[in-house]
Amino acid sequence: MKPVLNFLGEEGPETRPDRSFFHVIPVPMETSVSYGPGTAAGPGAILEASQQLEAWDGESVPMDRGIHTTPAVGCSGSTEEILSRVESRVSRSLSMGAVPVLLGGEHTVTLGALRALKAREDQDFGIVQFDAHADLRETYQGDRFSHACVMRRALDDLDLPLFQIGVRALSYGEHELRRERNIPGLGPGAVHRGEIPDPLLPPGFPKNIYISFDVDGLDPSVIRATGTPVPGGIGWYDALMLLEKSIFGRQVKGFDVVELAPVPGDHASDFAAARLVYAVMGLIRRKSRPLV
Ligand SMILES: [Mn+2]
Repeated sequence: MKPVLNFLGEEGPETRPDRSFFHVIPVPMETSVSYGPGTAAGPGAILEASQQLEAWDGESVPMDRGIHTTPAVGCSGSTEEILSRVESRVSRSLSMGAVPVLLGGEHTVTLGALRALKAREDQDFGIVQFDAHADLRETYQGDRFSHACVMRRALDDLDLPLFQIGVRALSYGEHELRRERNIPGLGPGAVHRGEIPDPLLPPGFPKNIYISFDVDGLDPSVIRATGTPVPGGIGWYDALMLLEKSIFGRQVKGFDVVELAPVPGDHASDFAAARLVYAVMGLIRRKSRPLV
């Protein structure tokens, strides 16, 4: 196995875990792929592409309070075994006061982070999900822990509020579930037409959030290297605007960028994913409520 690169390379002012604001946790999990394969290589490709990022993001230096990159989480064994490893890693980062940043891997990895937060946090938190898919199926291909079920597990097993952005491919059952349970969200058509509610998140949505960013929520013109690309996604600047509206005045307890499935020759997708990770870090540093 290749040694894990630090996110952004060695030029950061601080990479020690106990002094770093962000902990980047690579999770090369790929067990429930339903269409195109390759998500196991996602975290490595993001770390590699991050070496090309500028520390200055145009507005700030998001790395100014440190980014520590942990070794990759072992992804052999059963889904439950992998998820419990993710949970304990995330829990360790939270106990050090850091913001965990998961690099997927398939979308199922999110569940490990959500379990860690749920176990540790005494305050409510909600999930802001960027995704082409609702991921609300009870089971998919016989698997309750498929990437197509991750947000159903968050709803039913962890009882977490959810806001969905960019969803444009879902089953009739998922459509019905969203209606029955009143799951709020913003479709990509509304974003395209500029119909952005203000505030974006509904009144009463928790002040603490976890952001789960499936890269297929973006349009394939931004990131094409993903297992299940769907046309008509969110553009780059709209994604940044929606992230900012989600983060402003809230506290981000953690986030993930998942489902990058690198394709040889398409380094534009890898770089866009790395840049997305760093953009979210910048928005957290500039726009979120300070940690108390
Ligand atoms: Mn997803």
